[in-house]
Amino acid sequence: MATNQENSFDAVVLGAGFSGLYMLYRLREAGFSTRVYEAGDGVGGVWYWNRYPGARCDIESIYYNYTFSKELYQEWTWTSKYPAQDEILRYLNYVAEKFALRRDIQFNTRITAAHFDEANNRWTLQLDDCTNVTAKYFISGVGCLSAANLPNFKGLNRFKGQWYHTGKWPKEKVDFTGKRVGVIGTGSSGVQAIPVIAKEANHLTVFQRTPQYTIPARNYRYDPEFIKQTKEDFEEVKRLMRESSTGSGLLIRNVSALSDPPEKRQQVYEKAWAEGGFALTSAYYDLFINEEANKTAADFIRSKIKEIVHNPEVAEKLLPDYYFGTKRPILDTDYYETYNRENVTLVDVKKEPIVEITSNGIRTKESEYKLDILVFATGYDGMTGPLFKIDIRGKDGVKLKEKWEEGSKVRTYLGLATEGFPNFFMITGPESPSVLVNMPSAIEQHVEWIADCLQFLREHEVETIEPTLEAEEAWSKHCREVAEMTLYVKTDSWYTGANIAGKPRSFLIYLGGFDNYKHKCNEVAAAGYDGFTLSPIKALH
Ligand code: N01
Repeated sequence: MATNQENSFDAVVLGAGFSGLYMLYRLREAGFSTRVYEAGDGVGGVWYWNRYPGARCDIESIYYNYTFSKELYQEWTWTSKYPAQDEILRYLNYVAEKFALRRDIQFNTRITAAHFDEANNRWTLQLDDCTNVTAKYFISGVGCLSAANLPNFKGLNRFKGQWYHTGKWPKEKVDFTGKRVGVIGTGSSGVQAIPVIAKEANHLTVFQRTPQYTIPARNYRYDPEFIKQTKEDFEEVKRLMRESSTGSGLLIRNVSALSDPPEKRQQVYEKAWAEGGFALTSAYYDLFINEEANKTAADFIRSKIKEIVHNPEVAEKLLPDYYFGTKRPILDTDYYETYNRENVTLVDVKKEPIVEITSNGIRTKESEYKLDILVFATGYDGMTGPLFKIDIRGKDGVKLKEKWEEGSKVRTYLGLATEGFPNFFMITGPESPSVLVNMPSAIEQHVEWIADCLQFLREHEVETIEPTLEAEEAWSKHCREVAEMTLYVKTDSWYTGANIAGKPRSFLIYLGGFDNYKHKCNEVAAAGYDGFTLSPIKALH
């Protein structure tokens, strides 16, 4: 790969979402020449692509933002508890504007390959416009959920109607009026989209593979007084986001579900259900580590489904039987209620598998469903998917995909870096807390750690940094051991890779708590990047 001088940077960052924007800001502030490459034509990352009907964040908006700038926090006002996609996108555009970030972002450009050149210790990045650039540091801000999963259904190319994936939704409004619509998938995206589409469509058929536990969000508009107070409490919001175990204001009660008598527990769950949001998931500390505790919450939600859904046969199809919360918990607005509508049909594709997509709709083992529009809410190839889409090669030309054995042997140090790939960093990479804590908090922590690290390397004239094999083996082992203590690993989900046909099963999220994780990262840095090989390095004073 050849390059010229103009195309050479201190750092190249992949993606202009929450991660890429802040990484660019921090590196530019620190005096590193930085270029961000983004496939979309605007900033926003996951919030740029996920424009599907009903798309909304399920983390409380006052915690779903940056805290690095008090001024920014004071200037921006969220309208409701759970912000809609367009509001989050406006926020990220506001950030890009305020900090003049766009001038260092190249839009409509994908990085297709990234190769480390040992002769000069630089990364060469190949772009999809056939140009190359080089950088000392290559930083992925590609996120955990950016590789859309479109299952390989027979016959999609024959379908005469329109079809969409929730994670690649068009900018133009999709008009469902008078249409027969089919939605495949009932994860967070499907559960949000289904009630909205049902109101507009002539008829909606939902193709469900696994029923889900979902809890009412009970979203509401913020009172201006609350916003005023929150802005005054900025330091406390920041502390919660940066120091707590969840990276947000969500505090997990230090009480076992089994220590409360059944009547008391019922009251706790009823109160949490009425409050909405993740109050139920945080009602007891042992819901995700103890089967019996988990069953109490699962039974409670199953009883609510039976209460809400009028038709007992439909209610039965909607009853989940996996461990509550071990697939991503979902917040909804009128999800179960939607199945009381006359224009909605629920198809259980475990009992009635999809055979093929025809020119007119979907044919299952039992019948044919005529459809005008097909919506794939079928999720993502999570964690490793976005990284494996790029031809990343480290020392000796070894591919990341090969080193990680197609995902069956992912090894990282702190989810930030991996041995054999010098000067390569991953923001919210595999084996970091990422999606199981508040993402903006996880992102700010990683970005700040990486920016501090790069400054350290510059001050000490270090050419390359990479984890030692021992350090990453130990971290990966620890990560797996913590996961094994929970119920998460017992369920088929995108967390375990089970949603993608043929993907090796592994659990790539650190579950030891954001506070503990951050402490560990800080210790590593304070010890002169313990567990990393820095070469060459000047004596530390
Ligand atoms: O994807 P999913 P998602 N045939 O993988 C089904 C974040 N997010 O886009 O469960 C039939 O959860 C699949 O079935 P099964 C959040 O982290 C956040 O909804 O694998 N069905 C499942 O029902 C979330 O967890 C927000 O059996 C098939 C669905 O498709 C993550 O993104 C909003 C199938 C996929 O569900 C992903 O959510 C949206 C097949 N071949 C997303 N393949 C908020 O902040 C898959 N399915 C609110």
